[in-house]
Amino acid sequence: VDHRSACMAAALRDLGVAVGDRVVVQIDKSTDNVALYLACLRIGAVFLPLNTAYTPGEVAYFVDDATPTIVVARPGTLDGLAVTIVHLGTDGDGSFAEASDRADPFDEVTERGADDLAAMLYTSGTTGRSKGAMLTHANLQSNAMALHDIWRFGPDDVLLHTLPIFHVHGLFVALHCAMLGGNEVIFLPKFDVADVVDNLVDATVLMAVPTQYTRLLGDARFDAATCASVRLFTSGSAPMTEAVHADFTQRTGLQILERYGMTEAGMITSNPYDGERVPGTVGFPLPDVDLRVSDDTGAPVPTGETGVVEIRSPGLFAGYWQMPEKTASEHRDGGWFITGDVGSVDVEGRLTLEGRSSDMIISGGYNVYPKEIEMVLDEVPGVLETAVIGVPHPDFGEAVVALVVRDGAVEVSNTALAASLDGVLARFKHPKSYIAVDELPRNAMSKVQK
Ligand code: MCA
Repeated sequence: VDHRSACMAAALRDLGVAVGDRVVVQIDKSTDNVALYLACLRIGAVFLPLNTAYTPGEVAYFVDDATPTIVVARPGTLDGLAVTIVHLGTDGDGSFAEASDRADPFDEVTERGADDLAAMLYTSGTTGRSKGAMLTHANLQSNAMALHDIWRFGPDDVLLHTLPIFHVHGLFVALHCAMLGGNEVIFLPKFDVADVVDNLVDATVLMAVPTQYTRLLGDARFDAATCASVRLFTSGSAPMTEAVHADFTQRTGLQILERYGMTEAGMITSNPYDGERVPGTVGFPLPDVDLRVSDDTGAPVPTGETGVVEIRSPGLFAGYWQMPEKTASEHRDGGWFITGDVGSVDVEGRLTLEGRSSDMIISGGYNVYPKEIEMVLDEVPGVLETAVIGVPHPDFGEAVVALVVRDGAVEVSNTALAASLDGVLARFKHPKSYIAVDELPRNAMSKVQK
């Protein structure tokens, strides 16, 4: 990995990528993808991974906003963009990978300060406009070291890696823990239940989202014997129901460790490695994290009462890319970041999440913002207005559903509604169903009551 990243670092430099430059990456999961991430860090560039499900139109926004020096893409996917595009490729095809093979390895590691940017990850927003969360070397380092410690990573651990590597969970939480100890990683290209069950017998740690645990429980082969060598199962990115916790324990005799985090802060709380893991709670703040629950003015509420979760943490991002006002409005005096998650802390200090102050939907571990979908559907001829909401779903936890009010002037079918999103928004954001309604419920302020 060291050598490969040094070769890729040289190839990046040959392409003109300099310290502080953004490198946008939308490619399939592979070990070369990991080497490319490390190559960026090695030359002091800023790694900017994108979900492979994003459409060219979605990617165009990120490219326009982040102004990267190059984009590393899958062949034929982003050709129209006005930016230098390279393909990772394979040996012998004239691609970036081949240029890396030919390059004189750049073995140095460019010195960067704690506050310099290492990565940028976009998060959607309530306005429908995505924001680039700027993550520093200190952010990534502090979180990695804390997790490595509290989750007791040791030299013999083998991580079974099944998550995508364009989000914090798969890229930082899982990989960094393994990288810090030079651990073996069983690196699966995607989450396939049969593949995961086959490989679990050789693993000691699995990190997953609740949908993946639900799918494992749907496979009769998944039992205590399959999990015999695994010492740690963690869950995050979406809430896990107490029913799934209970089913998992009944089937395996083990308990999942649920933790909580967000792109802007890395990991925030974790159930304890030793000691009681309480289903339905996300545990205690990480060692260097200050956490409080506040009312709308930022005044802490009494223990046990519900409010907005606010944090201070060495993992806390450096702000939103070129959005100082947005950054400021999500912070309070004293450096407190307003997470937007609503919860309460009990007398022991455990955090229980109870919802969100925005109407964000979490589907299978992906955050989906209704506004983005409503803006497209509202433009369809025959549509008066729409409201996109999340409803309970057995596989994805929450499913995206659109309520549609027609204007009566033009006929509009559900097929036409669905077609309006094709190629515009990533498919995981598309509503799983459309429901016709006569009107949307509104409060006295005329705000839609979702
Ligand atoms: C795929 N589909 C989905 C989702 N995933 N629909 C809704 N929600 C989803 N999450 C749809 C696709 O659009 C497609 O629909 C169909 O399912 C099959 O697609 P495929 O890619 O084969 O799906 P899959 O392999 O079954 O994926 C399900 C998955 C995946 C494995 C659960 O969604 C996943 O990897 N989720 C994890 C996300 C994650 O890593 N989150 C971390 C971010 P169609 O047929 O209509 O095209 S949050 C984070 O990092 C924070 C900081 C944290 O705390 O962890």
